Amino acid sequence: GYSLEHAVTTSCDREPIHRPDAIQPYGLLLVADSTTLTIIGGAGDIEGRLAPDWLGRPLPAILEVPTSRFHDEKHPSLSDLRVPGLKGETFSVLRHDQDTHILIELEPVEPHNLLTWDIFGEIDRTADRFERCPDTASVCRQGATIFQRLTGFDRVLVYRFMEDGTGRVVGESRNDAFPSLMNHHFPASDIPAQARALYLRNRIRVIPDITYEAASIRPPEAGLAGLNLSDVQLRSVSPIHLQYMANMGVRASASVSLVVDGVLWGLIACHNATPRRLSEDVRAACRTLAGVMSRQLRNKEELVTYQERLRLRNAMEFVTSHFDVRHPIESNLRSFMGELQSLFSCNGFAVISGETITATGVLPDSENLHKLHDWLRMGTNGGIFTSAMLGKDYPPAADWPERSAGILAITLPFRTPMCLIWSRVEIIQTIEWAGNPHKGDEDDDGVLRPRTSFKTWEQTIRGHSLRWTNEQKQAARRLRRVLIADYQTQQLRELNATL
Ligand code: BLA
Repeated sequence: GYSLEHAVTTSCDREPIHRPDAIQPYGLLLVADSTTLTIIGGAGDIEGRLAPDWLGRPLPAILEVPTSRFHDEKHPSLSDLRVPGLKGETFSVLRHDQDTHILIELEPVEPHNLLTWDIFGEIDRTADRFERCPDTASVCRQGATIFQRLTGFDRVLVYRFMEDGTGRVVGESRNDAFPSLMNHHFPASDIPAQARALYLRNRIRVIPDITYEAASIRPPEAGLAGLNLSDVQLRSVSPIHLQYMANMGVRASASVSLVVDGVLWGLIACHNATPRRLSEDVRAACRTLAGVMSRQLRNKEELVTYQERLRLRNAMEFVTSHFDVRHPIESNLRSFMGELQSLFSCNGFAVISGETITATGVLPDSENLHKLHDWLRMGTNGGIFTSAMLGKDYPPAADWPERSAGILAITLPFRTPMCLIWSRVEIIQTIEWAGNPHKGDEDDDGVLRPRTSFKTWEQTIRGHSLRWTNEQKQAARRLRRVLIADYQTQQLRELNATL
């Protein structure tokens, strides 16, 4: 099982990646006191690239702007500034205000990095293209293509987080520099919890060259140890992740968050075999596109659930409107066995009432159905039970996955106990992992490291049925309410008749 996974998760989750005390050296960082505007610390080759005598000087003087710019509440950003360097470089400026500090990031503007295509026109056309996609799968395929064109990276993946934290590649666009990872699965620990939390806040991250040597924040006596770099683009990345990239053969990476309803839905992961940067205007376009794509993902997901809800409601109403309260509930149900079975896509359907079973399709034999009913009666509160891995919830079922590996059941507390069971057979699933997720890359020293091989490793998953959706569970609850109401009406009639 996943005992190793657990160990990896706990040790990886603890690395405080938001305060590495260092930056990536392609840019420079200045830290000033927010009241005095005096520079108290920094990182990178500030002496060689910006100003030999920077420490202790006023920030406005170094950036060559009037002091008033720092007190202008309406225009706190300094992104319009261009600061000349000592080596012919021109720096763009990012400002972050944090507690008693102002953090200034200086990033060299690449002279020939102007976009060769019209970003706004492209975003417009992209929105149209997404709109025409029938489902999330095609939005993801489109997204990969568009992001690859925008960033020019060798391989662009759309990486989706599953409910259990594992991830899957659901879209890809690439050249020949890298092999395909389409449909591959990755364990949750590859992107630990604190990293996922950070990526909700900081929506795009770039590592222009993973072989960089981290530039520490200095001087040590400035008291800046532990400075929060969550919003800093130049933040030095976890060495574990740098090793991971190296193992994958990646030299430069960029990743953009896909956030749907406040939840990290996935990432656009861009890989390059050689060093590569993304200019601020391309990063801005990436953020905009990721927003457009996220909204489309939500729309398509909503459309699917809406259509399913509508279909279920209609099918249910058809059945229940034909129930005749003058007839016993069982006989009403028996007249609609086919309709009831097809309500929820399943392989078999049974109505159990006391000792009587009425059934259609593939199901456990009647002895096992009765035992299952007894077990359900003991356990289900609320009257609805679902399982997509019955053998785990009810061990006897592990012997007949070809008959039933998942059920949705409605139990009814009538004088003669009744139960409706929809059953699904086992779906044997093959999952392609990028490398064996069970195999520890744990060295003799007990330290956990990213795995070294991403070669496809197949895992066969057994004992599962298709999942039951929330819409199906809701529909089952509605049906149960109707049946109970009908039962109560009948009880009243009987009572009236005897009086
Ligand atoms: C971060 N791991 C990441 C990130 C990705 C992955 C995308 C975010 C990097 C970023 O946004 O800059 C993993 N990259 C992938 C995966 C694919 C990909 C799955 O392209 C699939 C195609 N990593 C490990 C182990 C640990 C670990 C065992 O494999 C911990 C022991 C840690 N991964 C780890 C950490 C980060 C990370 C700490 C955060 C890096 C940072 O932002 O500082």
